[in-house]
Amino acid sequence: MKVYLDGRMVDEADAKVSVFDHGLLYGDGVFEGIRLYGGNVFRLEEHLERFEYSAKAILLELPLTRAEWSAAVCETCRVNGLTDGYIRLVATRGIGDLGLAPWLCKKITYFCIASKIALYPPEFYEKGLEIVTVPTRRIGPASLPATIKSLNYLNNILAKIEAKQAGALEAIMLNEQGYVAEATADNVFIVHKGEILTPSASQGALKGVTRGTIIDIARDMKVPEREANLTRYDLWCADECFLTGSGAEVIPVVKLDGRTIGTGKPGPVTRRVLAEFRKRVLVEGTRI
Ligand code: PXG
Repeated sequence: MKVYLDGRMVDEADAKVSVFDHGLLYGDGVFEGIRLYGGNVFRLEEHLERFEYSAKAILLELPLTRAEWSAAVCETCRVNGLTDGYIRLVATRGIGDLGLAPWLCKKITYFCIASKIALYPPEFYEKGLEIVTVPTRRIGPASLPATIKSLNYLNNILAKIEAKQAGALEAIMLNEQGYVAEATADNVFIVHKGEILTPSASQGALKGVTRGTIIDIARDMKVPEREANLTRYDLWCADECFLTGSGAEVIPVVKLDGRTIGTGKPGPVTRRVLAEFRKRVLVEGTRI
């Protein structure tokens, strides 16, 4: 495998960063997780825009232009002979002293990996996930806005561990006010009385690219959709529930905290949305 690192294509074995990199020492950096489907980088422009916004929010000046990032992503896919896969784009503050001071980091470290991903076993796309709400909360917007896709994933990782300890593959995370924010690496949607509902970014949701696609699909299908403050009760009593993310795609949820959601099987709206999503991933984006 070849990895694009600091402007050069290098062998996987040579794709190394320093132990003094602040991305490693402090989680000081930003990233994107992007999918490649049949030679199409799904909604690459949207991912690059979010990457730029994340970098801006942490005062990190990206070393490449939008067109250069795009070219680097496509080239990394091509040299690895991939037509389907997962792309990880990362920019860190770079090498610095021991001590937080980001201004002592002189050069940003940046890389692109193109590989494979499988977040959930395939059978769960058919039968749906049984998940739990966990104690670890999404970090509040005054501390670290959830819209920044930063290298700080520890609270999500703790939530993932808590889910596993409870025998579940995924977790619902609440915000500090007790409203549903999202899952550990996915956005959450419910379907209730014919409407598609999802928490807003201000409730602690990342503005997911997949989430945006689902909202577009709902509008095109003329299914009413809106952002809403959701409690656990709203999820327990929903007709349908599903999670969305670049890794997870669209995955049904059939049980939360021991309560069966709807009929206990992936619902008709979820199935329609998933079918439409699978069509769009092949055409919306950038050919490599
Ligand atoms: N919330 C969080 C906290 C995420 O990390 C999403 C929502 C969904 O956003 P997108 O834009 O992907 O629809 C994410 C995305 C991984 C991995 O390596 C993580 C994500 C995406 C792809 C892979 O675990 N997180």
